[in-house]
Order: sequence, then structure tokens, then C-alpha cells
Amino acid sequence: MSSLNPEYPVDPTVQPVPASVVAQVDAADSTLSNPRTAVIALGSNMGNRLETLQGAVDALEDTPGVRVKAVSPVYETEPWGVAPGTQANYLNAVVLVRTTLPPESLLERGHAIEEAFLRVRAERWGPRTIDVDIVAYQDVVSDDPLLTLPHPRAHERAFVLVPWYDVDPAAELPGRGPVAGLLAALGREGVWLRADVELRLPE
Ligand code: A4P
Ligand code: MG
Repeated sequence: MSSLNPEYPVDPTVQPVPASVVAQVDAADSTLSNPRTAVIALGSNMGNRLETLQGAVDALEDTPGVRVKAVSPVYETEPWGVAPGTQANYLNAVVLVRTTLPPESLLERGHAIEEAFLRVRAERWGPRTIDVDIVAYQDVVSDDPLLTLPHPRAHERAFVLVPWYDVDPAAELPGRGPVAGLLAALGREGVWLRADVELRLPE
């Protein structure tokens, strides 16, 4: 029996792996090792708001397949979408992550974090200990109501655009354009920097 390498004699029963299969395996590998960028908005207007936001940041970092890359300053914001004076102010922040999780798994993790902080879903836009929204996942666009990407109301919310701009001034909202331009058009009304507090980037 002939062999190119005498130490590894050719076994005639073993078929060589076709190149196309090798390419598929390589593609799967590179997906796993090719993290995507996601933008996550955090908001809280019940309980110890700052502590809850920090807990959510830490829980994201503790998630296998998620790395927190940047955490924005904290903003005090007027509640959006409800009659004035009917709800407490929010604290809002935006977190940039790199993740190997698909968008649906990242949303599931967001819901698990909301549950961990005892969020009770009573009414839409009701007060909450924590809201974890996926603002954007790479350049994915989806109109699935279970996970709409980018978040359908992000472009009209200063409490999302202001902290997002802080952590990524060159950011673009897929389908809507640069965050800087959206923010210039919208203005910063109802959003105040809380320079006295900050969220820690997990080590
Ligand atoms: N869902 C679809 N797309 C997404 C996405 N990109 N990220 C679905 C997260 N969830 C998404 O959300 C309802 C459903 O939306 C989820 O089951 C998910 O499958 P929810 O968190 O259960 O309910 P909600 O948050 O009350 O409703 P909604 O419409 O998501 O509200 P928003 O848009 O999240 O607004 N004012 C200030 N100042 N700061 C705030 O943070 N937040 C809200 C909530 C209202 N006003 C606010 C703030
Ligand atoms: Mg929400």
C-alpha cells in the first residue's frame, strides 16, 4: 500500500472530506467566533433605580457569550408615553455589547434579567423596576413583533439616542441613519445628565 507519509498510512476505507463540507464547518466556526455588536437600552423608574441598572449591566456581563464593551452615563428622564405627572422619572442608560448569542437568545436573557428584578408587567409603558430593550443588533432588520429590530421607537426617544451617542458618536440606526443626525433633529428635551452617579463597567 502506498502512502505519502509513511507514519500515516492511507486507510482505503476512510473517504477524504469533500472541500465543500470543510468550508461549511469553517463557516460555522467563524460564526461562533465572530461576535456581533448589540445596543441595549436600560430603563428603571421604580425601587432603587441605580442599583437595578447596575445589576442589569452585571447580569449581562455574567451571560456566557456576552461581553459588555461600554456603558453610557446615566440620565434622569421624564416618562415617555404617559400623561405628565402620572409616573416617576426614569434613569436610563445604554450598553454596548459584543455577543455570539443570536438576537432571540439575547432578548430571552433580557427578559430573564427583568424577571430577576421582579418586574411586573401590568400595563404597557407602566412603571417598571427594569426594562431591557434591544435597540439594535448589528445591522439586522426585522418586523417580528416578538423582536422588532431595530427597536421601533428608538429613533423618537431622546432617552435612548442621547446615551447611545455618548458611547458611540458614529453609531447608525439601521434604516434611519446616523444617531447624531436623529438626535440633532429630535433635541434633548426631558433628558438630564446625572453627573453625580455612574455605572461601572464590569471588569
Ligand atoms: N419586543 C419587540 N421588539 C423588542 C426589542 N427590540 N427589544 C417585544 C425588547 N423587546 C422587544 O415589551 C413588550 C414586548 O415587546 C416584549 O415581550 C418583546 O417580545 P415589554 O418590555 O413587555 O413591555 P413594555 O416595555 O411596556 O412595552 P414596549 O412597547 O416595549 O415599551 P417600550 O417601548 O420598551 O417603552 N420613558 C422613559 N423616560 N424611559 C424609559 O425607559 N420606557 C418605556 C417602555 C416607556 N417610557 C419610558 C421608558
Ligand atoms: Mg420593553
